Amino acid sequence: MKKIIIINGPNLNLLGVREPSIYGNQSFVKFFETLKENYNHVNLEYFQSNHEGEIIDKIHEVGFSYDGIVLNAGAYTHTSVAIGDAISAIDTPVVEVHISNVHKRESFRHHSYLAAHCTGVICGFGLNSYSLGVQSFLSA
Ligand code: CA2
Repeated sequence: MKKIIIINGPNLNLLGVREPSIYGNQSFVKFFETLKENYNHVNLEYFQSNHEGEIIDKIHEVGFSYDGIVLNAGAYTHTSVAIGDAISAIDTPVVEVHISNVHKRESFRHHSYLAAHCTGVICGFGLNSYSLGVQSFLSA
C-alpha cells in the first residue's frame, strides 16, 4: 500500500471557518475523512502546522520512506527558502497544491520558492486540488 501524506501549512486549520468565498466552507478534517474513504487502498496521513520549523521537521521525518507528499505550505510557499531546501534534501517526491488559483490573485502569490523542487504544481481546484495531488502519485 502506498504511503502518502498531506501537509498543510499556516492558517489552513481555519478552512471552512473563515473566508468561505476564497477557500470554501468545508473543514479540512471533514474533507480528509471523505478522501480517505475514496482512497481506501492508500495509506493516507494528514499533518498541519502553523510553524515553518515543524513543517520542515515533518518533511525530514517522512521524506525518506513515504511514496509522496502533497504539500500546501500556505503563505510559506511565497516566502520560505528553507522549505524549498527541505524538499530538495529528501527522496520522496513532493507535489505543491493550492486551493485557490494563486495566479488570479495578488502578484506576491505568483512566485513559489517550492515549485522548482517539486514534481509539479496543482492550483485552483478547491479542495479537489488535494485529490488531484494524491492521484498524481497513484498514476505515476
Ligand atoms: O490557495 C491556497 O491553498 C493557498 O496556499 C492558501 C494560503 C495562501 O497564502 C496562498 O497564497 C494560497 C492561505 C491559507 C489561509 O487559509 C485560510 C483558510 C480559511 C480562512 C482563512 C485563511
